[in-house]
Amino acid sequence: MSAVKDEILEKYNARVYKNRKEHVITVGEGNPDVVKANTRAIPGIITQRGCCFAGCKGVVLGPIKDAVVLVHGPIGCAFYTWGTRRHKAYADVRDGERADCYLEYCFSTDMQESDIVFGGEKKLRQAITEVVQIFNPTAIFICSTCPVGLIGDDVQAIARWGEEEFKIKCIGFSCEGYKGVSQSAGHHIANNQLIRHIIGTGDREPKEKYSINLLGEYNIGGDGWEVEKLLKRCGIEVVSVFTGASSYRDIKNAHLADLNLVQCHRSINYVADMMKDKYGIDWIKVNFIGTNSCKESLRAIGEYFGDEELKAIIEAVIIDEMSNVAEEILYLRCKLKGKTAALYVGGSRSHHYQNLLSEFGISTVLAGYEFAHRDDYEGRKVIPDIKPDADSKNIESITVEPDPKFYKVRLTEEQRSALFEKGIMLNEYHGMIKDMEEGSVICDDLNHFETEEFLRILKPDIFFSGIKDKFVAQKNGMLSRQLHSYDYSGPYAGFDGAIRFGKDVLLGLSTPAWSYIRAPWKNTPCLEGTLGGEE
Ligand code: CFM
Repeated sequence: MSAVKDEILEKYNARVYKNRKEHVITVGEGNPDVVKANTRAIPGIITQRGCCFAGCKGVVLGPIKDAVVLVHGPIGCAFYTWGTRRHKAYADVRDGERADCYLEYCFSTDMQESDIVFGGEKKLRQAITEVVQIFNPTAIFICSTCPVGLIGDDVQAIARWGEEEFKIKCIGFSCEGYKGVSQSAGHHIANNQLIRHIIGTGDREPKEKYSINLLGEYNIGGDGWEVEKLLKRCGIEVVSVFTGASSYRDIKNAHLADLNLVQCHRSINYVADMMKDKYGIDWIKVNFIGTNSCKESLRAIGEYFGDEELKAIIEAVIIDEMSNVAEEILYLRCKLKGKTAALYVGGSRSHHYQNLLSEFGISTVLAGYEFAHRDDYEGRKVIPDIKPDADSKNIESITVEPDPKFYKVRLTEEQRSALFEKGIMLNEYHGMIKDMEEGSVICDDLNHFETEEFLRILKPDIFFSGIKDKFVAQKNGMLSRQLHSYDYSGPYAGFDGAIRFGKDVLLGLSTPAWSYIRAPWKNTPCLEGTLGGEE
């Protein structure tokens, strides 16, 4: 397989080759397996990454339904709302609180050239005033775009002004698009402000004996609702979700939960870590994609709480859920066994979906992340070895102290080691490499050229990716399904979701359409050019 890597990378000029070769590995060949990650994409290369603003405003804050997310910048940036990421939510009323959901609105200061020249602070104040007059929300989140940082508008000061003036929560997120090397920087900035300004400010005590927060679940296609349903069936209370279909009024109570479950660690591990330090709340890495992963995750929760009654309920729920899906899994496995897949998604799905694919007998030949860090590939143990660079140092990393009122030691040392013996990892995750077969390829920040080349050589039956590259694959006669949006299908999480996913894959692969397709560039000659532009 390393021949494949060489065949693709050798087309680069020396400088690009030197950079890219460290981002691509063939599993089992390099010893130790190290993947260079979270570094700048090469200028001119067509990367799939997004920006810091997308990670903060779109990914982490976007699904919080009862806060107005106000984009301070040109209107183009504000386009990135619920329609571009399928995080779903409805307004709801709980405990007599008001129903408010602003997800389907787009709030922006719509900066013009004159605002860039003379400053946009006045316009931002005006926008906040209008938002309060028209909607009177509980919270306003102001998100900065690139020009705001460049001209120096003081978004933080205006947030403080808004809070004073209108007596509502007003938080500034300095998440200018150019910060960091990808949307990952925006996740971190959002995490910092959540812990600073929201978590810990509520007083709604959980009602059930066991309660959790579900971290890194964004309710894409309704996934979060599936997981919540499952947990509720087990009698576990979901205090808050970060941040799918979630609300400011829930998140402020997160510190009162017993345990944090972390689905997408890439986007939210900072909150998990800071809540551990500040409130003593442990976290467990979970995965609710695939029935085996669901079982494992539910059982880990049972073991954490160590309650025989809870464990029995969890087993009963698992038996019941499996009785509904077991036969279909067998059928789908018969049909799909032996197929191969390539996955290229943001920062955790390329790993999570491999478990589900293997349930259907589909093996993964190539997996990549857009913006992962080394720990997403190699596991958290590598974190102390990651050398900070100028880009990562640019992103604020905050340390928190134990909260005098709410810090609680949850487990004794004996209980911790008993969990360890049972293979339950606390505050820990292993990376994707460990779960991949020898000879498969891992590629960080896969670009368009490499994507097309890998697909041409490896010929997987299906390519799971996103809107930016799916049509190139499909025009070449290869099925491609979006793992960011599920192509309007889903939910894929939970037991039922696994079946829905399997059926979608089978339907896609069974259509005869692929054999009729001939990519347009195979009939008409294409432009010729060279890569790199050095010569
Ligand atoms: Fe986490 Fe996500 Fe992902 Fe992500 Fe994303 Fe997403 Fe994603 Mo698109 S938070 S890292 S920044 S699981 S929007 S819900 S699908 S790239 S793999």
